[in-house]
Amino acid sequence: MTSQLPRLYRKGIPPNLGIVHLGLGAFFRSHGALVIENAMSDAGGDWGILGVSLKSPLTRNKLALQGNLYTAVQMNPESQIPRIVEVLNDVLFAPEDPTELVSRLSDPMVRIVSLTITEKGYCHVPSTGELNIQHKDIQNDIHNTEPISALGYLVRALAIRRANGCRPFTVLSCDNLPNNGKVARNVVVGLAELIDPSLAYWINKEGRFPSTMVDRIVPATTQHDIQRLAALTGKIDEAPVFHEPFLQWVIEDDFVDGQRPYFENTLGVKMVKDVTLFEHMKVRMLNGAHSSLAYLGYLAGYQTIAETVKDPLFTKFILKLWNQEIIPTLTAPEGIKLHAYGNDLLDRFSNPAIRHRTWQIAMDGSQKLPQRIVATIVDNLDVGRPCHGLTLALAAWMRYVGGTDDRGDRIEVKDPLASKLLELSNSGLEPRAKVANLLSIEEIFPIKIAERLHENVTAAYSNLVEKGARGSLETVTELL
Ligand code: CS2
Repeated sequence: MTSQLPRLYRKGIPPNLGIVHLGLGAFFRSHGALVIENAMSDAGGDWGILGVSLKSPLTRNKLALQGNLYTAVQMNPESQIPRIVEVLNDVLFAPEDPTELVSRLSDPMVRIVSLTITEKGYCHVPSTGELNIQHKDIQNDIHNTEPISALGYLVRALAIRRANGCRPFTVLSCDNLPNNGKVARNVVVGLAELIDPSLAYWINKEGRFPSTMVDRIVPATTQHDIQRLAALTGKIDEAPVFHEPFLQWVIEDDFVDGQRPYFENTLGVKMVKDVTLFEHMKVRMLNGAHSSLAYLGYLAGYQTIAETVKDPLFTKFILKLWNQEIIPTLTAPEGIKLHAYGNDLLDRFSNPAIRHRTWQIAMDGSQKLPQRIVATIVDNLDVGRPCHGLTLALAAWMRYVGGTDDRGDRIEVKDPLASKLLELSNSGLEPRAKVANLLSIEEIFPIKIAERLHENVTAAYSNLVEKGARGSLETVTELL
């Protein structure tokens, strides 16, 4: 039926180019793109966005058919509010023509390059934040002028800008990493150093890499969502995004020559000098809880976060996790009460209109756990505070990457280290050996930390094997 409906199409012309965004997934299209469009409709400016996909041509193909317009749907618990987003100037699929992207990035009109390339896109060592020189994409990008990694594109384009006497662009990281700007600076300058040390010096001196904290829950779009939207609007949009009402973007105000959209009156945006407290709060409280719920919820048989927190045992667990293990490690940003922030998070997680799959959040755990869970456990251990809840979450990740759930069904584990994780898990027969093997991955667990975690994680892992996720949660929730 929906196939007879007209397709979404663009009547006007796209806005002028000012920003290139690398990693054109549902998150950016529900978050940064909307904010930038709002800022321009408030205060003007040439900040149209060239969106770039690095991994798959699908989004580009779909958007091309509809003039690069798409619908962003705000999912309230009881209603949906669609909005057509017009801010994309153009869309590219980078591997199709790497030289074209380098040349577009070298255009002086491009003053900001924003990134949502996920944790693994930084090609860094998660436990240290430094560039992973052994990474195969980085090895390519050192020797080859046609880059593969996002960093490779940035460095090659910055080299051209410097040669042309043009200013560098600001690199605006929007990924869930603490000090994401610093990590971005480390890896970009680190790669430039291997190609041309004088370029590295210039980037480090003239370039700007503000850190940001980004927040909006955006599940992956499904075919069912696409059909429901067509029924609602009477138009076919093959590339819509569906997001929760909440939005936050805290940005360090440090841009090359102060060049940025006028965000001062934009809803959800806060410009600050230092984003650290916001980032820690968000990564540990929201993302730490998300990952804990994802592994334990998945093992217990729950498909979405909303389903998981509907179970009173999980609600009790997550409240205790915040109050007793996470909040005590944080300093509240000015004007925020952390307990109230936790209560608001629980409301957001409970939104039944958001079908955020536990499996989706469980993805790439090797890249997420150091900042979401391990760092918080270490802070607790340092002051002798018991930390049974997060330890159980870490053990649940270990059980998850072993590839079999509580009912004996196979789990499709998605992680850049998936095969290594499975092999290490299988090479130990008993919990003690399995846990020791997984803790030996230094990219995730520095040796000293691994030693401190071993006893407690083994106990939690053994509980999971014996009693399953719910049974373990019952025990741990009493202890907390
Ligand atoms: C989630 C995040 O998939 C995940 O790992 O924890 O995408 C989360 O939804 C966002 O960071 C919310 O801002």
